[in-house]
Amino acid sequence: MIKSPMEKESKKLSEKSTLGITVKKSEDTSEWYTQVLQKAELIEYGPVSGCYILRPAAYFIWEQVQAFFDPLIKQEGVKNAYFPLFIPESLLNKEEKHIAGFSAEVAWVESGGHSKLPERLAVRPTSETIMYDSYKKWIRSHTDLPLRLNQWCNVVRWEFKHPVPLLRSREFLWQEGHTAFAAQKDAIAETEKILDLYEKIFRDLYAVPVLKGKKSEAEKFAGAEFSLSVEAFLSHGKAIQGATSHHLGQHFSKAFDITFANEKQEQEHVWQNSWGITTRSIGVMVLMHGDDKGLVLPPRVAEKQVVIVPIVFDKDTAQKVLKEAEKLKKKLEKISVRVHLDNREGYTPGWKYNEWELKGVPLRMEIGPRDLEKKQVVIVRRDSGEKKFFPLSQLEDEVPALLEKIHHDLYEKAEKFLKESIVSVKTLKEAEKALEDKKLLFAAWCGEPECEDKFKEKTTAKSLNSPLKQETMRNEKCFACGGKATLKGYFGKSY
Ligand code: 87F
Repeated sequence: MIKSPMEKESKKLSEKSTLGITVKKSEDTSEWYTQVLQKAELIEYGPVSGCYILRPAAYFIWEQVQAFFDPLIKQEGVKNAYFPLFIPESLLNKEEKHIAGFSAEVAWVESGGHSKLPERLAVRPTSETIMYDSYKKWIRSHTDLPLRLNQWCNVVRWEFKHPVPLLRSREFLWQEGHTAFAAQKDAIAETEKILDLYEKIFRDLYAVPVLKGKKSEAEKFAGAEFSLSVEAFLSHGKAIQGATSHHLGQHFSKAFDITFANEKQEQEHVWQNSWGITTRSIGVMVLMHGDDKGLVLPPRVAEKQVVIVPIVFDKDTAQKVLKEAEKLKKKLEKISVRVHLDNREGYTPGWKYNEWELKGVPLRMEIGPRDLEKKQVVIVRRDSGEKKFFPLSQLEDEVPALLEKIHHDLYEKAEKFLKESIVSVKTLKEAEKALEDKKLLFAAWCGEPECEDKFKEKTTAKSLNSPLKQETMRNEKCFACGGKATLKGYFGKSY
């Protein structure tokens, strides 16, 4: 059989690239994950281990997070600023507790050009120290408070564990908010407010349900009074921290001597918070929604929400179909739908379908000569594979509604999975069994770091967080050590 030039070309292309994902998500999640990131063109590997290139498709997602979160914090009175990348060693070491556990992860600059520096400079791993060095100068009186600054930047943490793009990289992007208050209760109220905003990013942008709560003593940030987090739970039985909001108490204000004159003109130390969300959140979304065909993007972060694939057989109809496809594209763009028209020649429709499925585009629209006659298009959902005809005249209503529906269906599916994964356990034995079954544990426990240490050693799982609202404990026993339980919390294997 003689093949048309079009068919030959597409065969060549599909042979050239091992285009599709070659492993099942459920069989080898980590291989699946790295293939998806590269084949969907989110991530490229760079020359330095643990440092990755965010390609436009990934950076677009980060821009959506910025566009969503930035106005929300500004509404709260937070302003953006930018502090230097380099932090003198003496400054970084000023609050000893916070750096102790992390010093092995700091990257240093030791020389400039050919001359050795008199003092080593840390490449920003987090900005508490350099920011609070200025806060000390800027805060004098209660009228200078609250001081609330945020910065969008990169940070470097020289991890020695096996690096994973987005999830555990040596350089990543984040926002870090740093606030100072006159009254502790106002600072504490803010930590919860910010946690709600992080939940909102995961729910309303990424369609990812999270567990909100307080970290254990062992898992909190060492420089904090307490740490709050949002945690997601992934299909292969691993939890992952999505963002954190810390109440720093007066730990840093005492170390950095940040004081203010209260209304009675007495000097007091400020109460502080810091909070952050990183590009790791993109990796969480990829792992949450992706399937064996590749990426599945929630519509609100998708750079291309709709891809139009014209089906053309011959030159005559091609013109007509393409013209209609162009019209359709413009019509949808007018109502702010992000549309891509794939009018590349030399690729079969089937080849294009595979590519856009791999890249996670939420909706595919097929339009051919017969559809033109019937004034309709075929729309296929990436998440469910559902295929339906829609009249051309209704697309301005149907497409936005479908995109919304996909967002909510993705969220619901993930929420159902989360709920079904939570198992209440009463004993260590039950806990071990549930972990084997890739479940997430909910249990009454004592909250003691020693108990958590032992549990961690035995099971390689750890505490994730505990709901902020706790029921009163009535003689309940710690599931892990049998001691007196003081709270209920979530436990699981975690990234
Ligand atoms: C690594 C090296 C040096 C985490 C580090 O979570 C210091 C640190 O302080 C370090 N890794 N941390 C904790 C960061 C705390 C806090 N900072 C602001 C956040 C959110 C944003």
